[in-house]
Amino acid sequence: MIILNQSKRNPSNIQPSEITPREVFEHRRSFLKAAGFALAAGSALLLSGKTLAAEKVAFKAGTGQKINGYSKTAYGAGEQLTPYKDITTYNNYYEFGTGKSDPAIEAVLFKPRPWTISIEGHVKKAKSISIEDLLKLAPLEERIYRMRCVEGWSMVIPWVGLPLASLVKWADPTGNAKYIEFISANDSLTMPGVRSPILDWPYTEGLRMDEAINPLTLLAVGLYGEYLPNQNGAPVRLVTPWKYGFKGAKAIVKIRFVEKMPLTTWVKAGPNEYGFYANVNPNVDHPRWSQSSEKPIGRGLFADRIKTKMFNGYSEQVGQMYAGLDLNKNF
Ligand SMILES: Nc1nc2c(c(=O)[nH]1)N[C@H]1C(S)=C(S)[C@@H](COP(=O)(O)O)O[C@H]1N2
Ligand SMILES: [Mo]
Repeated sequence: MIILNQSKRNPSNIQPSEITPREVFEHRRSFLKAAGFALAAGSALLLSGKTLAAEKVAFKAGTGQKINGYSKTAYGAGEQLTPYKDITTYNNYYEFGTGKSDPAIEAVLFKPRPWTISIEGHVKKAKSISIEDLLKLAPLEERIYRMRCVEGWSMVIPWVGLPLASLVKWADPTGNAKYIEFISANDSLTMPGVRSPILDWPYTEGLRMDEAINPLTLLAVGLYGEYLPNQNGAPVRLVTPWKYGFKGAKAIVKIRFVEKMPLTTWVKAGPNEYGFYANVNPNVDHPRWSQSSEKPIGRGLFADRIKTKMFNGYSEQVGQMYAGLDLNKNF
């Protein structure tokens, strides 16, 4: 992994804008080392022990509730799926901690029901929708999507969800609605991560209107035929498979229709490193690491990296939305 050597730097000098998911994680490891935990256990052992704990918890935390009445689709047919265990124990969800195995362990107290999403901004009438009504807005579909994290790893996930376009239609936006902002839950009682100012909470993401209503864009409510485990964004999260994973806001509580491009959490945290578009692009490197390849999760430690594709392989479905846009500037 290509990371800055944090050990030579005083952590108090690090600006929030310099913090990336990878660095926070690595920093946490060095903190644990400094605290002497690792002296006894060895940090590798400590981490693998934690991963094992996360795997045990994942199967309990997963609601295990089967979704009835969703249809299979041709999306991703024939792809090699990432195992359930990996999808549910190797997570990014900073509201529950910065370690990959933290969300599976820490999200057990999170309550995804009852749930309502409030719809605000440039709509004919502000309103809200319960998760039960959301599930009835459109037929639920299974879609196997390749997912690529900005950190350089990827998974293939069988999501169950409905097109975001169906919620947009129900929301009835006005002509002034050019972008949509997604706001995640920010509950300090059940989300230990939001008690630390690692990010500017609540987590927010955004899409341009045409991206939002693109047929690929999903509101996911489940995976592997079951309702979403908390650590994957229960009860409802965004999925935009041609963009880096961080666009996929989890546990959405608010959707705001806005006129101007919203300033999203990761853009605020590091404007030179994370752009609003965040389209997967092997030709535009992150300032501190290459984006040309990715490690497939769940195929063992020695699995070869695979070449990252433009728009994560979804050029045909989304490429035309960016015709004429300089993707080097609009990363
Ligand atoms: N609310 C919220 N949503 C989030 C994140 C987060 O920290 N908080 N992390 C993002 C990142 S960086 C990634 S890669 C994906 C990971 O989704 P998964 O854990 O379901 O694979 O969630 C995204 N959505
Ligand atoms: Mo990510």
